[in-house]
Amino acid sequence: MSSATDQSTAAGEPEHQAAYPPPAEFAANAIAQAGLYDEADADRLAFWAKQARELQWETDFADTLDWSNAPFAKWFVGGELNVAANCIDRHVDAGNGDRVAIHWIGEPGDSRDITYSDLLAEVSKAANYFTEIGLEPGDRVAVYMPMVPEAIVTILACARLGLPHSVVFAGFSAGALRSRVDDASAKLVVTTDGQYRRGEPAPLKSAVDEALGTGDDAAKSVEKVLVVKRTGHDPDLNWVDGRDVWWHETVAEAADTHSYKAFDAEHPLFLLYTSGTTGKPKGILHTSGGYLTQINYTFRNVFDHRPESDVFWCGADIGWVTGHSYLVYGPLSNGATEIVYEGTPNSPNEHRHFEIIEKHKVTTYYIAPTLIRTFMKWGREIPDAHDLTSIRLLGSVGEPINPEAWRWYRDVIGANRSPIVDTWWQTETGAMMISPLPGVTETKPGSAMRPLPGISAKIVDDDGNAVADGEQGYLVLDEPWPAMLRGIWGDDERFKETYWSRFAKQGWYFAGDGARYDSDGALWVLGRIDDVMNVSGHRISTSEVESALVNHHGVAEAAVIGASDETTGQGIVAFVILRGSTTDTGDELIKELKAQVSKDISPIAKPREIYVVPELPKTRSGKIMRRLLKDVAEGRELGDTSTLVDPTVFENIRKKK
Ligand code: 6R9
Repeated sequence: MSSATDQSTAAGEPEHQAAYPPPAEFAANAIAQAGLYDEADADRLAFWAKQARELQWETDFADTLDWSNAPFAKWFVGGELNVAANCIDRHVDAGNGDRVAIHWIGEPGDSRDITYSDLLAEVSKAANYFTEIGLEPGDRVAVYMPMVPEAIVTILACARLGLPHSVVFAGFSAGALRSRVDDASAKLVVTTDGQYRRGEPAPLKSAVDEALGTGDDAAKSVEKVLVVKRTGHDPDLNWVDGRDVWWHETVAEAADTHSYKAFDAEHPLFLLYTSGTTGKPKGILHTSGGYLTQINYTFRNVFDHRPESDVFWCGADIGWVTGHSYLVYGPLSNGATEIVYEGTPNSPNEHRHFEIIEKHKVTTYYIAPTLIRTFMKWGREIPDAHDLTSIRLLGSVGEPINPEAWRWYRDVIGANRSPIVDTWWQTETGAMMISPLPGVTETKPGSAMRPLPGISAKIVDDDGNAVADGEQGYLVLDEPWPAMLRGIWGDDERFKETYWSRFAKQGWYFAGDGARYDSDGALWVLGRIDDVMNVSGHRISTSEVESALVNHHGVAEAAVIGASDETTGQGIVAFVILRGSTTDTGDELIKELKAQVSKDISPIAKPREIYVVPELPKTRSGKIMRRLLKDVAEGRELGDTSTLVDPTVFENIRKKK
């Protein structure tokens, strides 16, 4: 493998990026050492049993895995635990009650520091109130809240009582909330009166009212709506007597001690809806013991976490799986001190994140590539104006990270010394699956490197044969893993069909992503299979072309789609946002961009058309909606735009076309 100092190999194909070895000092002291891979390879199930025993079990498990009814897994059979007690009580019992669990920062500038003892008292109150209103283990609770402390308290109170939570991102519409409430037959909906968005208070409970309906149209399952007063700004706040209650008049008044019960390792912990290829969202089901085991293990080892000295920050919203796993359960089960920030990165201005890092001496920062590219667009003088020397480890999640953004992240945010862990996983996998271990694995800009110890993945062709290094194939998980989804809520057939039918013979999980190993054995996730283009019989990943475009100094962000083409099957169409400093926006630039792609990948990957646009259509979770760009490129009526952050983006794109 070439070294990071060998600049001659830095250009060209992504896998010819120079590799960065772990810094010596980091490697010497890292929690996860190379032996972890050997240990897991020697006996995978014994390895996971050992990881599980890092948790507090009320009843030890008898068997590590029961896979006899595959693909319905049972992990840690016969074991009993309480997930919330693992996240709170055991740290208090160990004498760490005064440690700050959460430095909460509100968008308007208010803040709260919540210790583990505080969290125990708050969660106990909520658990007592939930019990008082008659909720019983197994009942579902919908959570439709911004990033306020009560959202985390609610999630943990649900876990404490064995009530599966279903968090619905507070940016989703009333219709999306209703379909999720109905699908799960939620009895309780927890929300806030309003939420802050870019400095302005906006109503939220009104969307709950709209979602739940009235009279014949009312959501049948819902008995109570519990409302946290966050903004106090909604002049038209509607109140349904008997159904609606204020948090401050109920939960806040409840007793602050609560003794928990233990639940079976396979007791449902949460449902999280995610979009699939059809219109109906899938309620991904996760259970208790296996999920918490893998979350606890990956958080500690991948983030090299030291509870006494680290300050962790995951920028995800609780509405997404990253928020569940690495904002709630991972950090708290490890007794971490973390940042929870309510607002957007540019509120009140682009310095916000860097001010928080500086003030709280954040050591570990975990965000999505789209935010990194946004920071690049804003310019490095913004982070450069702050002391970010507390940072010692950076993480990336959610989409392939282009080498350009990776290097910028390491250089500008990580002072050219902090390792980057690019973590591949999904709502369905529950926890990280493919990622470097920061003190062990060399990293290459843009590669998630290799499966974590205990995880097995393959890259195969249509028949399930391993593809040669350098060839693109389907990413499959060929062994069950503790945090794996246990099903799609209420739809076992869809579960089998979606994930297990493609390689049914082999019994493998099909992730829906394309990937490839390079000649050094580094794994490159190339994005969703549906984002893979076929141009004249050549398979080209949209993310590869995007990465090449972003490699051009003038480009801040790019989205690429395969538009149907009479001659070549698909033609590559690119939409690019330029950096503020770019002045040449004409034909010359387009020519340069095409040349850049030819050079970085191959002339066959050269875009047919490139449009310079002011914005890209993104979902609220920050993913580019390529489907809609395809509609634009192919001159069709636009499909469903309801999950877009800003539907007007399209007027700007059409104007430019
Ligand atoms: C955690 C999360 C899952 C899909 C996944 C893949 C993409 C996530 C990635 C990545 C390349 C990474 N993805 N992490 N692609 N490198 N490090 O994002 O879950 O919202 O369910 O999305 O995101 O395509 O299949 P989810």
